[in-house]
Amino acid sequence: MKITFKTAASETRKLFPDRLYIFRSFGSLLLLLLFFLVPPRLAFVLPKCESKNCENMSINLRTVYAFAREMYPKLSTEHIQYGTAGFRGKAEFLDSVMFRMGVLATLRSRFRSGAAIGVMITASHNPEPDNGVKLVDPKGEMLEASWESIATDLVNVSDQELEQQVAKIIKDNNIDITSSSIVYVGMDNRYHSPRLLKAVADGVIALKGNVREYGIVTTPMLHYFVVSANTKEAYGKPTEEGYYDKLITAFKTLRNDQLENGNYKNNLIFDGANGVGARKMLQFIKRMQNSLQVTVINQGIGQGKINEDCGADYVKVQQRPPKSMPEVEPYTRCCSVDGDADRVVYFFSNDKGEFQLLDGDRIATLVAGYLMDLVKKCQLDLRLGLVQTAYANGASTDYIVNELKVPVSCVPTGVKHLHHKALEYDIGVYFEANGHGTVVFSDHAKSTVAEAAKAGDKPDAKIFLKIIDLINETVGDAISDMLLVETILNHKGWDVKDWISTYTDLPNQQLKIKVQDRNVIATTDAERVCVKPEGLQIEINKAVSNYKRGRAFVRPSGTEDVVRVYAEANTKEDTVSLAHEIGILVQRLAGGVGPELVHPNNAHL
Ligand code: NG1
Ligand code: ZN
Repeated sequence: MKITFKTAASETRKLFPDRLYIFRSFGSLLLLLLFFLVPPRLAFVLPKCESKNCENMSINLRTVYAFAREMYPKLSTEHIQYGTAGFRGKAEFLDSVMFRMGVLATLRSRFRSGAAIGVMITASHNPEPDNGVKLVDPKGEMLEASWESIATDLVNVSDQELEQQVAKIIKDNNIDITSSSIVYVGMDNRYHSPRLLKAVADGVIALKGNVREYGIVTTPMLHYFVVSANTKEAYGKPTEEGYYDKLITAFKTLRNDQLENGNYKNNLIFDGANGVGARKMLQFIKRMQNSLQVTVINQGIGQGKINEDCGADYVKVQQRPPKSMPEVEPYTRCCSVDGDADRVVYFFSNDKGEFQLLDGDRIATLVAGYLMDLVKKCQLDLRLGLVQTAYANGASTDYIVNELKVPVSCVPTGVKHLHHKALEYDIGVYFEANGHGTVVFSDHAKSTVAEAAKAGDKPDAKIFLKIIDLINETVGDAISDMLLVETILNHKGWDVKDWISTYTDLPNQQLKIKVQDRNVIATTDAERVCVKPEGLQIEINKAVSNYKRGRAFVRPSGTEDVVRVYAEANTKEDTVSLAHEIGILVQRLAGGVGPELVHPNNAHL
């Protein structure tokens, strides 16, 4: 079997010309030598390989241990868990996790008959010192749930137990260790990402796997590469250029020569969160030839730190514009993406200078309404459904049910839950309120639309077909979603005023509460009801009942060491009070640490 180890993309090199990288490559070579010299302890030798894709070889699992001990020793004994979006934490403790995820991705690829598996190194919306890793399955979905616990066990064993644990995974899953494999790796632009990417690549090499490094890419780009490769390029070319080409071709066709229409103006402010999204947006701009005029702020050049006072999470949670906003006319369309560009939210200031947010719920309703119209205009018999989480604003759910008349379901937080549910429809629109989401189309939906477009008598079917091309179905994609929103607004002739007037959001607030152990909180009913600690839900119900249109829930975060509180009510004042009451309840009943929460109205006392 060939061992290919491509160096990181030149972009990465330019940015991170670090000697450590070269030193580590040299270290890998030494370990590869060791690979062939150490006496086998747990060696898997298959004398005859049945598969066409493999050659006779032996894999010596001692190498995995040798690499781990010499280059990626486990520095922390704290138990970590594969959460909502993989493993996250302080970057300095993640080297061993990354190495082991390289090992696991190779095993997963072999388990899935050599299909490409993705490994994305990012901590998304988290602050700069954090990093993280998540695996992408062959169809672009998040890692299958049953392998999440395999991943958790693998990263938590000691270095000494590692060899045995890998052998166990191979045995339990009946993996043909000699078969071919390919792992695609990408990273965001945090300064520690190249070091961690090297660790993933070494994990792959330790099992004689193949690795393809994409350098700095957005999370959705990596998902796109994986799906493109596994569909033998039916989805697109698995290259950066292939990705730009697919989206830009669809976008330009949909825009045609009509760059402005009605109230829609052809310019947009794009907050890149000082992350990879900014840099990829600049690439889009170069290739779009002004079909959309974009000004990119928080480009990640100079002092700006990733997600610091900017980006989709900041804008959504703080409900204020990001730093570095230029002076703009009221009602100028602005959007913010997060650190790895898989979320997007829109915002603007009205003529009173008030901040107005158009979040994931707004995008979901805009998209669902538009697609529903296309289905009707083309007279297609396709079922469209919308998937939300408990964080969806109550007013958006009312609008979906009463105005759009689209079936809506609520699932637990995390795109994998939404994605899974959306697959039940011919056209499944899913968005988290934070702007993370996309649309998935069944094969039946795609062929129905394609046939209608071929028939020639329905111009809207041609538009529909291009809309499908514009959407990155593999996962939420901030840039693809943004191009979709721009297309819809343009087609409708809408500005942000038209868009926001579809319904009125209920005031809402999120709080983060520090507790001793966030896992003392357990929830049910798509996280809307808290079942542990006992008594907390009863108290929440009591508090909520005092507020008109009040709703609140609590859940442990999967990406940060906090309990999240969500509250909404009829007025801003009520929302703030309700969130505060619930926050106090969590502190009292779920082991809060630190000083008691102060009501914002008393903060000056
Ligand atoms: P946690 O930390 O589990 O709440 C956050 C987001 C999720 C999802 C993941 C992955 C909120 C309230 N939660 O999860 O929706 O996007 O990060 O990035 O926004
Ligand atoms: Zn993200």
